[in-house]
Amino acid sequence: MMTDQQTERVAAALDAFQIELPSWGFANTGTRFGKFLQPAAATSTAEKFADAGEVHRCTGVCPTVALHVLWDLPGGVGDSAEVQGLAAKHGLRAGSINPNTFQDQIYKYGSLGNPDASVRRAALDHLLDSIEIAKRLESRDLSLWFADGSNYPGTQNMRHRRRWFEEGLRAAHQSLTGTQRMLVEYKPFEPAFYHTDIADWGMALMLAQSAGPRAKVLVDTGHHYQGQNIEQIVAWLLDLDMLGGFHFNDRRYADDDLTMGSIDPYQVFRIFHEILHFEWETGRRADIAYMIDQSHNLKGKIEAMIQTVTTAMELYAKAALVDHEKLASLQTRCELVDAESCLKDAFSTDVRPAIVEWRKARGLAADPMTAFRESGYLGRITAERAEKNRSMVSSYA
Ligand code: RM4
Ligand code: MN
Ligand code: MN
Repeated sequence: MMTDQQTERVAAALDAFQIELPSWGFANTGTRFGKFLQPAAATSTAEKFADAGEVHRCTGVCPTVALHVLWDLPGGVGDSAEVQGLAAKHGLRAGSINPNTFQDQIYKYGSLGNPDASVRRAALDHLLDSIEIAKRLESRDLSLWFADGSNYPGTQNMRHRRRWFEEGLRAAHQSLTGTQRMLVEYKPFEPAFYHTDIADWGMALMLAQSAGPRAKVLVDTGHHYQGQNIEQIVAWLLDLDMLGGFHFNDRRYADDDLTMGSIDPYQVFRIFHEILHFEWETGRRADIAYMIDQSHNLKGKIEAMIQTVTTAMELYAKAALVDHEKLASLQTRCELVDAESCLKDAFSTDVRPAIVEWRKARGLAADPMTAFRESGYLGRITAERAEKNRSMVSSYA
């Protein structure tokens, strides 16, 4: 049983916790071998917002939706007003804006890192359009992930490409206005398998630092080699004031995009712990965008999202229970067994009853999944969308 003081700590932590939903998490997605189509999957931006609104209604902590420019605003800047309206209709706001410099045919050999200056220019123009979209949607973060790289040794000049990235990101940074930020994401491989231009956090950090003061690093938990200590990267970026946000998902092998905390919940807890311990120690709130980036192609789209948000809340609440004062003193004295137990005690605490209390006090459903299942929403959208989804293409080649 938790003490009253612990219950209060959980409530205070959750009051300050929000996590962003990815629009693409509601649409049919798959692997590179094909898509398994779901009859209830969202088939339009309007349907993605409707589904996100349902997740927010059931959980109460997801007021923003990350948008992929090409998929959600295919008409570019001109679609902004309509998207703004869709968000408002469902009690939501546009979240991070994700440019797409990887799907167009011109990007076959890269975007900002392409040896062809006209392609680099096209990629930069798309980034500038995306910044304009973000401005109109009053969205703060431009979230950048590049597929750039090469597949075969010797085929590209990695130094030149690095410089082109530096130039492009600097130019994009100059167009940021107000409180806008630029988040630089890294990924070790895929779709390029020999080299990726922004392969790890060090490269992302250096590019962000050279781009300008409002560029920060984005950590996608799936974008690391096996066994890498992600919470150490988090600790370093926090200490350098360079941690901008997360893309949460889980994985077993590579960028599997499984639902958050499904394979290793302790890792997510350790990440949250580093952040909350930093906040306790410095008395400063870490300005971090928590975002979900999953491609759950087998689980029901909305249920998987509710499960993810619930998991995130539980792990964040557990991390809030760490006795920071005690831990700090154990660390100083190198009391290894007790220090580790101090973490584990928090991780082992069943925070679910406290979260139910928190939800009730805020007029939310005690159990988001049950609330969703009883709402009849899934039945309604299945009837509306099944036909459209049946006619989608699912093959790989
Ligand atoms: C990438 C990366 C990006 C996401 C794309 C679709 O692997 O995680 O954040 O936008 O996938
Ligand atoms: Mn990502
Ligand atoms: Mn990814």
